[in-house]
Amino acid sequence: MLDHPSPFAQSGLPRPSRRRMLGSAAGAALLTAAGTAAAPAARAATTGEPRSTPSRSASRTLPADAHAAAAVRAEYLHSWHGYTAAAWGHDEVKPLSGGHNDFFAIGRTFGLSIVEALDTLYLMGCDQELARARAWVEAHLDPTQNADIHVFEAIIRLVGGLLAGYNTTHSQVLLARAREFADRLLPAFTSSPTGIPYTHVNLRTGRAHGREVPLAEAGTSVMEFGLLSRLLGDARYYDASMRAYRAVLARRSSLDLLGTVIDAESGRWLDHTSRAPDPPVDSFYEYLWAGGRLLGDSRLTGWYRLLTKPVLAHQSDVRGGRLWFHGVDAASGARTGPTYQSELACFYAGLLAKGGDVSRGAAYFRSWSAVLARHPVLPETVDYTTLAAVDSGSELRPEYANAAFDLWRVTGESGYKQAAWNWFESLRSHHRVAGGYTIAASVDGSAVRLGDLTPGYWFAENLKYLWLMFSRTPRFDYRNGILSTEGKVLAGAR
Ligand code: DMJ
Repeated sequence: MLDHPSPFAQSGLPRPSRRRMLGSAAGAALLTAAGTAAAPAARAATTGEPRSTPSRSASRTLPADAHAAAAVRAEYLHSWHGYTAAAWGHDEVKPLSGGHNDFFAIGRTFGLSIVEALDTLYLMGCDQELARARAWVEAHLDPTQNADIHVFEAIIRLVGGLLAGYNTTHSQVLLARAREFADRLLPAFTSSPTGIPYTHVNLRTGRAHGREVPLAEAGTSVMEFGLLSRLLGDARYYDASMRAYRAVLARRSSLDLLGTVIDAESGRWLDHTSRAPDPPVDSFYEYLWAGGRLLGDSRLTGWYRLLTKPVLAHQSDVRGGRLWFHGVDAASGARTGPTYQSELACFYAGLLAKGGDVSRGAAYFRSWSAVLARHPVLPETVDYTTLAAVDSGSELRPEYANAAFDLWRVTGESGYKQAAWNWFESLRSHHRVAGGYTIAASVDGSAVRLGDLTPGYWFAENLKYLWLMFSRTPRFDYRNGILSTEGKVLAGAR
């Protein structure tokens, strides 16, 4: 998964998958180094001077819901105005330097942050901002650009964003753009001999490439493609997703475990380790459950149950009373790899609860809450035996809030609101800058060293989950609403 491919490309370095660079703060460090013309406050941060003395994330007084919702909305608009002032029409803003970042391909823009924000702006009642965002997408978003783009990211961010935009605005143009992108992404699936999608495709020529496919990239399309098929009455998209699933399922081990990387052409596993729920497999499991719910397809929920049982049986690792998950060889179930866990895996607490295992979901959430209590903000990767940071970067990730939101919806317990508020306060203390919110290269030790990027997913996910928890907006159907892995409202916009 490429969260921030362009900084690497701009630096002349190869463009590694974000999922594969976990454990390294290199991306954020490069971003920091690239910051120019920083504002005085930001300059101190980028030179490594203490911007503030990082404190451990403490439990804060939970305000009344209306107050919390207003604070969340104000922070969203603070970062949105940072983007619109410095980088309007570009993929992502660099809030320290006032620059911008091309997410998918250098010299190309897909207005990523705008597409990511569409349904959040609607839910937050930012109707003027939404009208401007919609107008940009309708007038400028070009799915025909000569660009090799990352298929997984384009599906969850662009196709998903446009579908959520359609759900909230009813703009036929947004639906048409979603179809155009999907049509241009389909060759990644249809030209693959196994049906497992290639990782990249050129939008103009349709040439697909990248046969080494992380599991999440093989199986994170059915929500967007299934919904598109339903809306258009055209089965091709749903069929492509299901063919990819069948190809992977046919290669599960006798323990019903899956490997991590598969060859799209030969169908052979290139990495036999089951790493769930860590990246790069995470959303594979998420889409089986949520796709089954969204599309009413019991095959998907059946596969979710089939494949989750062995993960819990073979990969659970309880340390000091806390639940974690370790890697195993998919064939033998033998333990492999270090006792590290990625912050991205945090979403699994919510998924387990939604899938019916509330007790394990709650336990896994408590594990991550213990990490947050030990650090100023959640680090990218921890050693779960000590809770120490292995990668002390912090890329403004949404997974903890996502899990709190899911657990709150399942249980109704207010403790998840408190947890989400603590997390929000930790971000506000350490990631807020004059130009919005930014990633950090390091949040450990005596100084916070900031990077220079507001990732597109920030506008789709982090504050949306909090807003939905605190606002009780009538614009969302809390009983039936379904969100994608990128936080897109694919069902339940009102
Ligand atoms: C988001 O793009 C999505 O949530 C994706 O599934 C993985 N994580 C990133 C943000 O961390």
